[in-house]
Amino acid sequence: MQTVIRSKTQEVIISPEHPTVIIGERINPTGKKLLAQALADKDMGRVRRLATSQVEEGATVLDVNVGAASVDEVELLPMAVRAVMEVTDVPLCLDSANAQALRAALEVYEGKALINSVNGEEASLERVLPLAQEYGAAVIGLCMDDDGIPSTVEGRVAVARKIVERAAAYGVRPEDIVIDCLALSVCADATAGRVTLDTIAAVRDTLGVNMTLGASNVSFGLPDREAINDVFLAMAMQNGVNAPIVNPAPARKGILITDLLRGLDEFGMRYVGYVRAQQKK
Ligand code: THG
Repeated sequence: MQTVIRSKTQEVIISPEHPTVIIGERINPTGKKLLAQALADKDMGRVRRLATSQVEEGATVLDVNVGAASVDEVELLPMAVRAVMEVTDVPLCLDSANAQALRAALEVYEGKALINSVNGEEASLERVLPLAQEYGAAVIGLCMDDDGIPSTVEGRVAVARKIVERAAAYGVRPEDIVIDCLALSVCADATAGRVTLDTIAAVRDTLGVNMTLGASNVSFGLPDREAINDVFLAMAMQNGVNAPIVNPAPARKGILITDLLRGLDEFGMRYVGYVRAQQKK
C-alpha cells in the first residue's frame, strides 16, 4: 500500500518498500517560547528558519503546527503554510485539531497534503474526513476517541479500523489513511511501550495501512531521552511505522541504520552518503 503526498514540485511515497519518510516536527510552539511569541506577533521568520534547517537535516515532509495560547490558528496556520512553501519544496503535514484551520490551510496549500489529524470521535470523523475527500488529501488517524486512548491493543486497533471504514464511506481510500498508534510514557506505565508496539504490528497485519508515530512521548520523564527514542523508533519501524514524526537532526542516523538493516537501503547508499556528509562538516 502506497500513500502519496505532494508539494508543487515533489512527490513523497510512504510505503513498506520505500525508505522511511522523516516528518520534521519542529514547527510547533510546544516547549518553544520564542516560536510561540513570534507566532503571536505574526512573525514568520522562525517558521521559515525551522523549515529550511529541518530539510537540511533530512526531513522530507514538514509538520506545521501553530497551536499556542494567543494564536488564532484559522489565521496563522495558512500563514505558516505559505511561509514554509516560500522556502522549501517538501510536502506538508497540516497539524491542527481545528477543522476550520485545516480548511484554511488546505485552501492555500499547493499539492496533496497530509492532514494531521482525525481521530475516532464522531465530531472529528464528521469534520475532518470530508476535508480529506474535498481537497484530495491524505490524513493521519489517531487511535483514540471520546473515551481517550484505549489501554489495550484490541481497543486501539478497533479505533484504527473504525477510521479506515468511516473514511471509505466518505470516499477516502485506505491508501490515504496513515494510522498513528500513539506512544505514551513508559515512565508512568511500564506496559505503554509494549502496547504501542503490539498495536503497530496488529494494524499492519490486519489493516495493512501505512503508519506514523510521534515517538518521543515514550521517554517523557526519563533521562537520556534520545537514546530511548532511537531504540523505540527502530522497534516501531520493524513493526510497521514508516513515516515517523521526529526532530530530524537527532533521529536521522538511527532511522538510516534501521532502514539499512531492514533491506531498504541498497548498497548502503543513503547511510554512507549521510556519514560522509557528516564527516565533511
Ligand atoms: N502524533 C501526531 N502528531 C503529533 C504528535 C503525535 N504532533 C505533535 C507532536 N505529537 C509531535 N511534535 C512534537 C513537537 C515538539 C516536541 C515534541 C513533539 C517537543 N518539543 C520540545 C519540548 O517540548 O521541550 C522543544 C524542543 C525543540 O524541538 O526545540 O518535545 O504524537 N500525529
